Amino acid sequence: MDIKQLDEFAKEIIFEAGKNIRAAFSYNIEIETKSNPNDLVTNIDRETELFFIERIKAFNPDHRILGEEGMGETVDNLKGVVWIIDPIDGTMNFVKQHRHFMITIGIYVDGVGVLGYIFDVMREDLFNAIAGVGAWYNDSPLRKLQPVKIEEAVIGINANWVTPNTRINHEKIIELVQTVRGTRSYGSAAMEIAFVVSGKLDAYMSMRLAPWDIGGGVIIAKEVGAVATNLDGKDFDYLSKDTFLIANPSIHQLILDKYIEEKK
Ligand code: 2AM
Ligand code: CA
Ligand code: CA
Ligand code: CA
Repeated sequence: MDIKQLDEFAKEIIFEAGKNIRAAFSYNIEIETKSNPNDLVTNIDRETELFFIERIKAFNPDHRILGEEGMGETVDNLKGVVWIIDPIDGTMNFVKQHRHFMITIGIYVDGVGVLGYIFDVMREDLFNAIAGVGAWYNDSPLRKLQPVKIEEAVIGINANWVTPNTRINHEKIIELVQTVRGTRSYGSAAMEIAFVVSGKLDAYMSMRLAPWDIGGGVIIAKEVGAVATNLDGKDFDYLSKDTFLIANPSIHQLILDKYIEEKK
């Protein structure tokens, strides 16, 4: 397989999809809810996923697409070439803030990540990686992450973590928040992963993410030495939903050991 050609093609359709999404602000965006009143989807999420499916199938009909909106075929294994796509990551930001939403794509060959993309649609900023070759931010190489002390870390975490919940001991998270230099919450998992791989955040955690939220980001993470696991410290489960922690390698294990206490 010609990875360079595949990379060029992926970038071309990501930029084109981005242009289409930006144009959508001048016509009607229809908002619906999915699993709960705060879980949003729009016609633009669906149209963007369909755009990717049509273009990829025309490029190579054997490539399969696992997309959040389920507009393609059912994908229950990662055999062959699989594109894991979130057409809009941060739909609430898209609808409410008109910024801070990403297109993110991971291309997997027999389950191994080969190409990863996170594209900030409004800023037209691209984070990408070719496995084993390197990672880039708008074509400038991303450096390996340098060690950081937990006291100097800035971490991506949302407010639900510090309120009583059924998943984890929130008292420990309060300790973490009091220990680190600062916290941020952006509302797009892909954006927060992009920030970790480029050193703008030192960690990001989520209680429930899907393969399309992280499928592109983890390929970039590997190239810069960021560590990504679930909250048990194990590999993320690509065929369902899972907890997630990505961090600078100097604090990943410390966060798991000292501050994460899951309720089982
Ligand atoms: P989405 O916008 O593509 O749905 C919001 O905190 C982040 O979590 C976003 O990246 C969002 O992706 C993701 N997310 C995953 N599952 C979600 C859900 N059920 N409801 C809302 N956001 C979800
Ligand atoms: Ca969604
Ligand atoms: Ca998402
Ligand atoms: Ca989405």
